[in-house]
Amino acid sequence: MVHLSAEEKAAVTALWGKVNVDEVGGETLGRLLVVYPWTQRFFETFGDLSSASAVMGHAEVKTHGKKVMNAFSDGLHHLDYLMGTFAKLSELHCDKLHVDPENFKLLGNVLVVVLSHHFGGEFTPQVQAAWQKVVSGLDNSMAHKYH
Ligand code: HNI
Repeated sequence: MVHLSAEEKAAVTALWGKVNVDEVGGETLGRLLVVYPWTQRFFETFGDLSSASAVMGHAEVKTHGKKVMNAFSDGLHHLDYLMGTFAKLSELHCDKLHVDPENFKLLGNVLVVVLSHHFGGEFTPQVQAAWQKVVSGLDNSMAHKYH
């Protein structure tokens, strides 16, 4: 459960409204794979991930990043109900995909870096604080069904 003030919710929604979700998705997943290369083990079927430019230009990284970010974007509409929203995805990542939930934290923090990069001065400390709450809520709800 994340508790954002009305002001924080407004800041998160306003920023997200200016984001190209598909593009940010590819960039976030790409950077996750470059910065934390051990996360590549979940994507062995993707083929060549041997350099930063191969990863960032990879069609499947872009497609998959888009899918992940669209799911996240849906969650943003239900900030007060993240656990329920991500319950099925949490089960899938635990039971079928065997993704270590530590990776959800990494992905969330990479997303914050990407937003900071895109928005520069507009990404003030207050805006970042609101976003950190959102990604920690995402992380908690994605990890919730792990056993
Ligand atoms: Ni994730 C598949 C959403 C984090 C590895 N993931 C999905 C799908 C969605 C999704 C949606 C598609 C499900 C389907 O096909 O029914 N993933 C999310 C969200 C987060 C997340 C919202 C946010 C924290 N996933 C991660 C992380 C990793 C990850 C951090 C690994 C490092 N995800 C996967 C893998 C698949 C996947 C692997 C299956 C890919 C495939 O299609 O083979």
